[in-house]
Amino acid sequence: MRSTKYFRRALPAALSLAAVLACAPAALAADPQPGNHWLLDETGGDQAADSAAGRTATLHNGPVFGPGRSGNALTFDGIDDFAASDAVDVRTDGSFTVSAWVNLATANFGLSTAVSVDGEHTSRFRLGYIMDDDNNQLGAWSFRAAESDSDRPVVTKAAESVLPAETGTWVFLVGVHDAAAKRLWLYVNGTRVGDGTLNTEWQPAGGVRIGGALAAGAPAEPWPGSVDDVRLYPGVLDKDQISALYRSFPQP
Ligand SMILES: [Ca+2]
Ligand SMILES: [Ca+2]
Repeated sequence: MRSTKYFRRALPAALSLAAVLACAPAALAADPQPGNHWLLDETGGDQAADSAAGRTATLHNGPVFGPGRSGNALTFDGIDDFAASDAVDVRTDGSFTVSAWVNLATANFGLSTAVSVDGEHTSRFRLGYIMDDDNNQLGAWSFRAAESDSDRPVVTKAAESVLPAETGTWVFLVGVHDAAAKRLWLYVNGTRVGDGTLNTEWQPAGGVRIGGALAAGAPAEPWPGSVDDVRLYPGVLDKDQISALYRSFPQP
C-alpha cells in the first residue's frame, strides 16, 4: 500500500516536470542571443571587447570610456573619434537587428551615426540621428540602409522618427530589417516609431563602426556624444522581444 501511495503522489510531480520541459523551448525563443555584443564597460585602453563573439573593436582618434547607461560607455568627440572591429558575425544581407543606447550631446545638422557596419564604400546601415531641410528640420532618430555599396548609394527608404529628438539623455535605439517583408523598422525606447521599404540586399565586407559611418570610402558622420551596449542580432526581433530587451536594462 505504501508504494502505491508513493507512486500516486509522485505522478503529479512528474507531470509538472514535463510541463516545465515543454515550456523550455518557448522561453529560449523569447530570449534571443546577440551574435555580437560590445558592452563598452572597459575603464580605459584602446580596445572594446565583444562578449558574444570576440570581435574586439579598436578605438581610433581618442574616444574615452566613462559612466554610461549600463556600466561604462564610450564618449566620442564628434570630430574624428570612432571604434571599429575587423568583422562582425551577423550577416546583414538578410534579416537582422541592431540595438544601442545613445546619448546625443549636440544636435548637428546632417547625419550623426552611432552604429554602422562598413562596406567598402559606404555603411550597410546607419543607426543614429538626422537633421535636414526636408522632413527632419527639428531632428529625428534615424535608421537607414544603403541599397548598394557605392560612393553615392541610393537610400531609397529610411525609417525615421517624427518626434523631435532629445539631446543629453540616454535613448534606446533599435533598427530591424525584415528581409522577407522588405521592411526597415526603427524603435525608440522600446516603441516602434517608423518604417521604410528596403529592396536590395548586399553583404558588407567590413566590421562594426561605433561613433560614425563610412561614406564615399571615408569616415563620416561622427557621433557627438556617447554610445553604450551595442548589439547585433541575426534575424528579426519582434516588438515584444524589443520591449523586453528595453526593459531588461534597469532604470538608472
Ligand atoms: Ca579625436
Ligand atoms: Ca556599458
